[in-house]
Amino acid sequence: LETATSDREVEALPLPHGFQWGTATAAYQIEGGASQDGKGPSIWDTFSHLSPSRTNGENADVACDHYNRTTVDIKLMASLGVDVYRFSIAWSRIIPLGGRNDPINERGIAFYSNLIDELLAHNIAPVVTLYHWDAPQAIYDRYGAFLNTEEFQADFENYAHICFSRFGNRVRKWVTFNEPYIISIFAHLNGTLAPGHCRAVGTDTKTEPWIVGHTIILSHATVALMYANEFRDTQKGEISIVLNGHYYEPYDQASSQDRDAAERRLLFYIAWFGDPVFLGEDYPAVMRAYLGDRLPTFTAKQRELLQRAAPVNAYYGMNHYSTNEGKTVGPASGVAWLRVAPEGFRKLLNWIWKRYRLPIIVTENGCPCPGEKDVSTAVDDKFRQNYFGLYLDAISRAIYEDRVTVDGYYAWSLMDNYEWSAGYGPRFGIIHVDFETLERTIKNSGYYLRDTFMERRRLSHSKDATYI
Ligand code: PNW
Repeated sequence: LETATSDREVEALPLPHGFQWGTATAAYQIEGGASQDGKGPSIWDTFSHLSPSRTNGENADVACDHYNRTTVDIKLMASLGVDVYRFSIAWSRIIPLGGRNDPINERGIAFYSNLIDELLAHNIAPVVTLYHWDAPQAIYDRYGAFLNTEEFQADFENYAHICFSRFGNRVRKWVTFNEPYIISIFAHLNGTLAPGHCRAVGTDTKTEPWIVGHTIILSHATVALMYANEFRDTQKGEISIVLNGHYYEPYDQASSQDRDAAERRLLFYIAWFGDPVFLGEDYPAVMRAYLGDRLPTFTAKQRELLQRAAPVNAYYGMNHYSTNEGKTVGPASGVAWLRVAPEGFRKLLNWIWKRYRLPIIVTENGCPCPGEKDVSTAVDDKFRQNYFGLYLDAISRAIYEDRVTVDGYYAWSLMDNYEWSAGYGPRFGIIHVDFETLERTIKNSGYYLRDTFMERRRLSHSKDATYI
């Protein structure tokens, strides 16, 4: 850990005065309280218990026990000076059986209602994700969840309607889905995430991932439009979706084939969802060309829905961690898939801005350190501080040199948590959690973010300022 993250120095470049910083989490990863107060089981409860070989032998029955420690966690957050906290609601706490004809669980509603009130009491704005991977098990058992587009769309609309009605008077920013790409590919093709569909368990991996994507796009559009029609005027909030994506560098810049391959990868990764959601258009032509009728078709009615819903999206929610090419680039972090490559981040900010012209909010970014073992090294996390610094510099350059609009940055994650199929191995937190005692300790990267945001925002006062 004494070794440098990379050969590059953090420059601590300015950020706009009103730039918002925050932290992000997801319900299943931190809450625990797996069956507390009437919560129903989700596909993650089932997956982690029935397929422990696919979750490092671990589950999130307890996780960080955030469900019973919200007051402590909010105080820690407030001490770091965050503007925003992005968390997700567990659908199966609100409607334990998931469906539109199933009962509502008032105790689940009370939990999130209190959480929101406590955040606001500390001047922290809640950013609420409706779906971060934990579908109620009952809707999966009934109709395969995402695999039945119409049923899912109607049940998700009902769930979202309840959330807007009960919480929307205090929430200004909504996210419908976290990372549709991961839900489609990792959960319905590779099988590494719940419900774990893949060739090995005999599911139809040729068509399922694309049906799942189709369902998410249409469910997002339905809910965005419903929010705009029924709630936006009175509640004055914004809604959108969060898309993830690595940047892709051509292996050989001089090769037009490599350049096409890298661009194609971004289209399959990001424009798969981005074009229908933000532009109201069909899937990118290159996807149709490669996938043929494995890719579902939007009916005329669905196209109309997409077109009406597209302008409702108020921002582009961007989760970003790393860059790939034919070979991996940059120094290794604490997980194999993540390398430190801030220049790829800057290029992807430009790519997204050019294609969708929406203010970008970086809704997740962060990394685990290599070899994070005991508390002392884990809390003195120089590698992570450097990663944050370099990625924030990339945002400054995108804003001031490239004129991309970036309005906020949420570090992943508020605290160490259950990292899905990797269990409690990789630690992404800016707060350390001892998973035996559940004691929390703010890491140096947490203090670093507090200080660097204060400093960077002090340096400049408006987006139109320039530092060069
Ligand atoms: C995100 N990739 O997932 C999720 O939103 C979080 O819940 C998760 O804890 C975090 O990243 C860290 O893993 C991703 O390989 C995981 O490109 C991996 C990738 C992308 C997103």
